[in-house]
Amino acid sequence: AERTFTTHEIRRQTCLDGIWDFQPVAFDASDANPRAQAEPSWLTGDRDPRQAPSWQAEPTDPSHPLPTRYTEQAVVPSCWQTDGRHAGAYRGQAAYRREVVIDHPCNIRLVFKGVSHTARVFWDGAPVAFHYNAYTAFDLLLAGVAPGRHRLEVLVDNRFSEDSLLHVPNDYFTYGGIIRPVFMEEVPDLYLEGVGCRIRHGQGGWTARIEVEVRSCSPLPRTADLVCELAGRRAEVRGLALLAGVRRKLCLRMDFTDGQVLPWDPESPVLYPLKVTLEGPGAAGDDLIDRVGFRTVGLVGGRVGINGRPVLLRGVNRHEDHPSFGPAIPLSVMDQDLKLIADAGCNAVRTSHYPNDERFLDLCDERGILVWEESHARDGDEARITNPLFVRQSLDCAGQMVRQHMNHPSIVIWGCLNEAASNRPGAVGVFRSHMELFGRDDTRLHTFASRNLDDDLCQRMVDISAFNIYPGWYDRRSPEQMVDAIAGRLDACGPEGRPLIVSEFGGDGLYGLHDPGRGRWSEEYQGDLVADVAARLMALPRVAGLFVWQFCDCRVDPEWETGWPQTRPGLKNTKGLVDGWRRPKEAYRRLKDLWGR
Ligand code: ADA
Repeated sequence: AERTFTTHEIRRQTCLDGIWDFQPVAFDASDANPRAQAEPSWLTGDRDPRQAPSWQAEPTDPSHPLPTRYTEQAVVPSCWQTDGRHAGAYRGQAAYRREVVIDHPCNIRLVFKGVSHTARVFWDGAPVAFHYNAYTAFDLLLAGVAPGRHRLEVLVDNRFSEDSLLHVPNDYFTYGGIIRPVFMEEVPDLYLEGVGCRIRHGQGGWTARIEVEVRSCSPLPRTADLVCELAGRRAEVRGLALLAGVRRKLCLRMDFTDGQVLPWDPESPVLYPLKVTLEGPGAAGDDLIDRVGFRTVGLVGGRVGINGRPVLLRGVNRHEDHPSFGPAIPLSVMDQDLKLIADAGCNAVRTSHYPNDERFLDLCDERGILVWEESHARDGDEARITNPLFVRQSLDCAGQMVRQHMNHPSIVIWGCLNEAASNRPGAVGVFRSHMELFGRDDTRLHTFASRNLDDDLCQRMVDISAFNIYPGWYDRRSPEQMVDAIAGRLDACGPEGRPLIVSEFGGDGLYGLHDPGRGRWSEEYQGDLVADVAARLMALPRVAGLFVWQFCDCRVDPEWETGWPQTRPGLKNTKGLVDGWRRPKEAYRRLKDLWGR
């Protein structure tokens, strides 16, 4: 299923997950043939990532980018790095193909929840969609599809290039493939494109502002009736008229007194279905079902307040990564991860450094885990983040994240631009644009994770400050000294007295490396570090939240780890509380002793 609950009772939705035809492809000879290397790779430290002995990319004509034959098969969703034949080194393009059988004339909507990192979609050989960024969903509409057998193809690209400024060599891996589920839907001429709900609390009650997007894919004007149901209430728009081919946004409002709905909070995460139905005279109907929670988020007494109650955020940073699945995490692993996270006594997760699979957010909604959802981007100097293409790609991603995930009550913070150049005057405008975009949703806090303790220039524009600090690992200062430095800077130049979140802290620990001397890189050193820093940060009144870097070990791009000395053994970031296979390390147990119930 697309979500952890039923999203349509009327609309016909078919999941297209399963076995697809698969073919690595190349546009030019240099992509097809591994570069001849003058020096052996162990000497240059620079293995050509295109070398993939078992997968020789088939050259294609650039004007017809799709392969003429498919020689392989692949599972959707998955990534080619976890293909059993160890195709892990392949960075390039690959095409996916499957047949779709349509039994009557209809409008088809295709939904891709995530393709890493660039997708070009073809229907019967004709291009129908383009999407950049692995971590946001996209959809496309095919109006008036004729019955018969159709060919759906997706050309996927995971190369680093000047066209990709978010997916760059990084301290996590950019995989290749259709990494999240794909759905096909049959929609009527007037159909529901989306529903977004903002919940606020005023004097004595709650208000739900609901925005419904209706789209026409008919060549003729059409009318329909719209019905919206939430927590026993019903709002209707009769005789809604749309001209041929247009979109319309409708705003509805519902009020509830305090007793009429139960609030959503971490201890009691009550969810209400929000159901929108479209009924046309003589036309087929359509529906969308999402869920909402009644809660407010703000700052209360130097803490993040949920429904006015202060909560200390105790969280982990989590990459969507697993040795067996790469970023195509099955629901069972999401469930396991959240159980481990909750068992350690955490109440929060930061989706570092990109929007997550929506089913993970569904589980957080259901379990009362608070989420800092982050739009995509990690690290960036002034030149990169002020590049107009970076600005467009990062704002596109942030906008899609906010629109697609608006209804999740668990998301209490929108974040962006991790560790970018927030200390450079020339980059301030980029941060401002992101905060203005987030500003359209005033039902959450907005921030970014900074590493510029002493000279950050963007603290006035965020709701709560957040800094990544690594005492005991990259930094010789104590946690207290580092928090003092941030607080001093905020009091002098930023908003005085404002609380702050330590959005990252931790150190590496190699799973299974035990050292009676408790030396660096051992599980013991990491355990001591995490437990000590966490305890000391929690004792500082200025600290409103703390997130361990990181939940699980993750793979890093070999193109990123090129320097000497190397810091990523096995090409992994090993600061996980659990390793890639989710085996708890000493640090997990120590954190659980501190936070667990
Ligand atoms: C940074 C960054 C993380 C990770 C971490 C580390 O703070 O935000 O993505 O790279 O450092 O392990 O060094």
